[in-house]
Amino acid sequence: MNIVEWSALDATARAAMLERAPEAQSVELRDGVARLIAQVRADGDSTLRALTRRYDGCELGALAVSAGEFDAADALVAPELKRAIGEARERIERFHRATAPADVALDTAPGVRCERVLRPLRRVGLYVPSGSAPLPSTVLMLAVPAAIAGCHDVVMCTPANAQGDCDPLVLHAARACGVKRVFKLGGAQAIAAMAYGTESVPRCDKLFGPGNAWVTEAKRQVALDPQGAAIDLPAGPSEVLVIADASADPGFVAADLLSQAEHGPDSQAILLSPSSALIMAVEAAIEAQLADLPRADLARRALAHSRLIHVPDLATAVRVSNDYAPEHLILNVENARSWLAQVDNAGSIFLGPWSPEAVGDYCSGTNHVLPTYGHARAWSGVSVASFVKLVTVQELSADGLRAIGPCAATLARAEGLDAHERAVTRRLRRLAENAV
Ligand code: HSO
Ligand code: ZN
Repeated sequence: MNIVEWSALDATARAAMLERAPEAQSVELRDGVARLIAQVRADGDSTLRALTRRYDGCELGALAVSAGEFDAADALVAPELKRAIGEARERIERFHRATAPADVALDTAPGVRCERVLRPLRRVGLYVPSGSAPLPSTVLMLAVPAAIAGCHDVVMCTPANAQGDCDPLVLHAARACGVKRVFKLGGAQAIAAMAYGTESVPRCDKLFGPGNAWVTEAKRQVALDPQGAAIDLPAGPSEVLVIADASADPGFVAADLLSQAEHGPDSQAILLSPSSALIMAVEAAIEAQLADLPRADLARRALAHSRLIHVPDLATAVRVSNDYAPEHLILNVENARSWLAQVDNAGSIFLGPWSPEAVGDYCSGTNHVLPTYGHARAWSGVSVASFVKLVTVQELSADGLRAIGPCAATLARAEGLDAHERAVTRRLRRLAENAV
């Protein structure tokens, strides 16, 4: 692992330390995805079948998962796992309900009523990857807020294996969250299908969920197309930044860094600590824990570009973290909460020694679809708000218009927009004439 002395670095070297691996954005990827989207738009289901044959090695009959397949999947899931999914779902639901945006109505002047009303997105498309680790937890993180928002039409795509079966846990979690339309599609073709619609897959207004470089590029392209679909977040590889002091258990810190690293070779794990002793102990603990970690190979590849950084003090650590804007920030320090007010940029924050990232990934209640790649500087994670539009309403009485009309007319005049001014003054004159 790379151990770094922060105070020995100049500004350029510090910036380099916080740089993410370059995004996979080769011309081949861009053009390949564009071609694939064009094919799906032109030939719909038949292209989806051909691409699924080519990439997933699977000959699809119906694209949609049938009721019988949902039942078969349910039968394969152990009761203990069903209980865990149910328990996680309840807590995620409780938190997302409590943090959902609400309607607002107030008079901004006598006779001037302004409102904000929520409208659920009509149809949303959820993407749940399969690959080396199928993620039923991602189903919960997307389908629960969609249901709370009131999106009745929820479509999901998840790839099938060579036998044409989707992951049973993913299907069980989908059904547990009320998602009935699941399509056996993965990759950029799934994104294209949900963005534009095909004979089988309905066209969606907004697409959610993580994925590989192809999925990410496809989401980027459909989001840029006015005929396409909106997307949840600009995505990048998952990452954690841990700030730990001498009070931290090195084994805990190592475990948190490894839980990030095992996601994939492009995952990023960073430790900032004012304690050299802790850094050395964490390094040793990582090696020890890797010895019997099943996904050690993946984790080692991620750790090759991860860093353990020695900083002069915790205040510096928090400043550096704000510059980096991590997806996950773990504050494993004494009085962790006392630092919270100074954290400006992070997708989700884990306070103290007993709050591993893994609980946020699964079941504390918060969402795990979060801004990566520094986007936490300006973006928030997925929540109920991601599934609604906030529509504003105003209703003025005659007195209301009398009260605020002159203000609008003055501003319209200043902008040289006479039609705007007249739309107001014409009414004000009528009110004066009729003394309504
Ligand atoms: N850490 C991932 C989410 C996840 N972890 C799913 C385990 N399963 C991105 O926040
Ligand atoms: Zn995770």
